[in-house]
Amino acid sequence: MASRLPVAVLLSGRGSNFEALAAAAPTGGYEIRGVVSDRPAAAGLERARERGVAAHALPPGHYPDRAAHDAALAARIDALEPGLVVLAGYMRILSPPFVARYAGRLLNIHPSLLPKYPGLHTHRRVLEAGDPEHGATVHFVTDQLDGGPPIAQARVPVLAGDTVETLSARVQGAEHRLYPAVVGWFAAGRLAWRDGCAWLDGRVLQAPVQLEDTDESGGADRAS
Ligand code: NHR
Ligand code: GAR
Repeated sequence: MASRLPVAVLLSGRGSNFEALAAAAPTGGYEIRGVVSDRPAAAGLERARERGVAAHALPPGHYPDRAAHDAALAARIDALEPGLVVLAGYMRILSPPFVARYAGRLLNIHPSLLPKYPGLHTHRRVLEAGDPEHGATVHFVTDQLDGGPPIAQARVPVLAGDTVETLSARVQGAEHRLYPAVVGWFAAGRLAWRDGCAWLDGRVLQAPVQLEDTDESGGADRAS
């Protein structure tokens, strides 16, 4: 079998997306080489260690500025020799040299149907706007915050009586199906970033692929 794509994960929080990615790795053609966090207390670090994945914290306060922190982050990531770097709930904006270093092999999952609601507090903003649906988008990271070429989306309904908690839980369920699918495409060589666009199977993506829920338990998702 061809060798597995080495992946580095950056996270700041719970790490449920890390968990979903790690669970799907054996069938996805990739392998999570390490997890790096800006927050020593991130639960995702402990989840990684429980799975035997190397986990490191680099608190920004230990560095004079964002550039120095990002440089340390890059050194730590480079030591993992990843073919792909994924942001999985990483909550700090990355500086242009960091983004340039990993251009075309840096993905983010954002909790909204981009281009709607870039930035923070997306669930609250969706509820305040009264939108009938919400979801998550995986995109290539560029210097434009949440503005890099979108690759794929998963949609969920907004239900009567939803709160930030119930809605974010529904979106996260969708994220856990979406992110492993997209990382699997990249590992299979189907997904690329060229000329500022996302390409899937040799074609420019004019719009993000919509991941359909064929199976609430996961597993049986397919791209439309
Ligand atoms: N970096 C770049 N260059 N481009 C993107 O598209 C990025 C990125 C870093 C992270 C994730 C993103 C999201 O999916 C992401 C995308 C953090 C902030 C933010 O404002 C915004 C968007 C995202 C992540 N962070 C504050 C900061 O000053 C700190 C907020 C906090 O610590 O709570 O970095 O939503
Ligand atoms: C995810 O919902 C992800 O979309 C979001 O943080 C959550 C992380 O959950 N990302 C952002 O808000 C980026 N600003 P997790 O730690 O359980 O994977």
